[in-house]
Amino acid sequence: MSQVDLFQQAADILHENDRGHYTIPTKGLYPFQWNWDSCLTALGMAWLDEARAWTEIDTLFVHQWDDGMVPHIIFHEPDEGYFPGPDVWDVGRETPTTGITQPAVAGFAVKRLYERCQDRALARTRASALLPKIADWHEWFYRCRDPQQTGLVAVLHPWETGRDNSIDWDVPFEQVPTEGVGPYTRRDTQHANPEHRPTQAQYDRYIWLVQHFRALGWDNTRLHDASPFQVVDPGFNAILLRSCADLATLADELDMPALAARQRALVAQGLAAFNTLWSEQHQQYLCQDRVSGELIDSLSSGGLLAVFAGIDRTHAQKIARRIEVLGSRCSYLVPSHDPADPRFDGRRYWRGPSWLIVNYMIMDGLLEHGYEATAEKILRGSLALIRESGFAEYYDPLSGEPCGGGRFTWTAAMVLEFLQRD
Ligand code: 9WN
Repeated sequence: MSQVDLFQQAADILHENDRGHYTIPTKGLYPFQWNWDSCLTALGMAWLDEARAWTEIDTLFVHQWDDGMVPHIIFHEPDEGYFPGPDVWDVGRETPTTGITQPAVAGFAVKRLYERCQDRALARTRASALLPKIADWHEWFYRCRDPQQTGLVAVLHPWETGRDNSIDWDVPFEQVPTEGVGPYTRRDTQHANPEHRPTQAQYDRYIWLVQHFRALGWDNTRLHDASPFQVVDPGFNAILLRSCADLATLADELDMPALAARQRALVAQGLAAFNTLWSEQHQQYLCQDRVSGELIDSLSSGGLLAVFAGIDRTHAQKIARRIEVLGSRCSYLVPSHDPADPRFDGRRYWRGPSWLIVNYMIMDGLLEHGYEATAEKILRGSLALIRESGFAEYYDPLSGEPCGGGRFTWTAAMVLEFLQRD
C-alpha cells in the first residue's frame, strides 16, 4: 500500500468518526468523546484541518469541572451501546461526564499543534485560551492526587491510566472488593472479541470503584484518601510532566511568565521524585502501590513511557536498551507487557498487545533523548502493522493480528503522524 493510500485511508477514518466538534474512538464500542483519544487525535487531524483540530481539544475543555479536573469521557449524545453509561456515573452535570480523568496529554498536544501550525494567528488565539485551563488541570492533579506532596500523582482507577487491564493493577486490585456490585450487562463484549477484553473479575472491580466514588459525591478532596486503589504509574506521571514542560515552553512564547514558572516548578519536583520508581533489578521504571508503598513487579509499557518525560540520560539509555531487548522477543514493538513474563497475553488488551499511541509517545521520547535507531524500529513496526492488519485498536505483538475495535480513530491519527516522519 502506497503512502498516499495510507494517508487517504487514515483521513477517511477520521472523517467517519467525526461528530462535528468531537470525534468518537470507533463506532459501536466507544460512541462518546474520550479525553486522551481526543488530544492525540487532534495531532493527526491537524494535517487535514487545523481549525477542526483545535476544536477537538476546545470541546474537551468545555467540560472541565470547576475544580480543574478534565473528565475521561464526555457523554455528548445518549447511546445505549456502552457500559457504564451516564446513569452509572451520575456526576450531576448537564452534559454528563465520568468522574475520573485520563492521561494529561493535552499540554503536549497543544504545544505540538502550535509549533507546526500553518495559521499562526489562529494558533495563538486557541492556545492562549487553552493554556490556563490546562494549567488548572495540572494544578488539580498535584492538589487532589498528590496530597502528601511527593511530586508524583496517583491514579485511583485503572481507566484513568488508559491501560485498563494492565498486569500492573493485578496486585493493587486485590484490595478492591466486589461485594455489592449488582448485576450489570457489559456491552464491550458484544462489540469486540471477549478474549481480547478485560475479564469479568476486572470489570467487577472497575464498577465497584465507580460506585464507591459516586457514594462519596465525586468530591475530589475525599477520593484519594478513601480509595483502596492508589497507584503511582510512571507512564501517567511522565505524560503529565511532559505536558507541564511543554506548557511552560508555550507559555514563554505566549507571554505568560508566571504560568511558565509554575509549570517548571512542577516538572522539577516531579523529576526529582521519579527515581523512587526505578528498579535496578529490572532496568526500568515500575508502578508503585501507594497503599502498601511497594513497587509492583510488572514490566509494562507504563515503565517505558517514562522516556516521554525529561528523565536523566542514564535512565533514558537503559529504557532504550530495554526496548531493544523487547524487540528481540516480539515482531512488532512496543508490547504493553514483556513477552518473557508468563502473565503476558498477546491479545488481551493491555496485557501484551502493541498500541500505536504508546508507540508514538515512546518514539517521541527516544528521539528527544537521541535514540534515533530505536525510534526508527518503532516507526517501521507501526507502519508494518497498519499495512498488514489495517487500522485496529491494538495488535498482537507476536503475530501482528488486529485486535479490539476496527477503523480506530487514534490509530488513524497516529498513522498520519508517522507518515510525516517516514
Ligand atoms: C474505558 C477509548 C478508550 C481508551 C482507553 C482504552 C479503552 C475504555 C473501555 O478505550 O478504555 O475508558 O471501555 O475499555 O483502554 O485507553 O481511551 O479508546
